[in-house]
Amino acid sequence: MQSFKPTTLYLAQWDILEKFPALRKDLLIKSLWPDKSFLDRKLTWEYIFMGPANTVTGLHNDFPHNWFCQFRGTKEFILFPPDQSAHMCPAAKYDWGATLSDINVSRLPQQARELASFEKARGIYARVEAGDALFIPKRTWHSVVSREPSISLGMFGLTPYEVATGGAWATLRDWAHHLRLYAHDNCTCHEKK
Ligand SMILES: O=C(O)CCC(=O)C(=O)O
Repeated sequence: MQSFKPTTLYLAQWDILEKFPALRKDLLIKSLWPDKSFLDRKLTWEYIFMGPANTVTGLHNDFPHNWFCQFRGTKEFILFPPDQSAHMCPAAKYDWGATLSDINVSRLPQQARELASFEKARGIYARVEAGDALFIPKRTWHSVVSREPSISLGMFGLTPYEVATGGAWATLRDWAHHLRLYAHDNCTCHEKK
């Protein structure tokens, strides 16, 4: 097994619709993810991922569902359902919407403990090409590699029930983090001095 050197040049999690709200019409967000009823009315938010070949997004799970849409290029996913969490080495590092993993898929040969755990996991492989959409159920662990220069859209969504339960918990945790009561020195949102 070889280490893999990822491309670090990557515009990831760009809130494109905040900068260019008119794009909402082109992206047809509501038709891709229609609300079946009032109770199903989703709060959605979207991020663009744009980069060359060989970008790597590390293993993590997100608390909302995600319709992942590939506009250009090809990406490969490995996905593991939530029942594989025992093998995913969840990290202590704080991230607002995600649980990160200590497993670094690009450096597995150097990670004996994590490799031993990861080898026990059962997951699936998915490949997305331009025009494909991949539904990633909430809390599904995944890691992503671009095989070609790519543009993708991650569309996350929560129903009112999920906002009231998972969303409220995430907000409380975020307050605790910003009040420096929780993981204040170990997070993805604050720069190290
Ligand atoms: O495309 C990528 O590099 C990462 C996508 C991802 O992790 C997500 O949408 O949750």
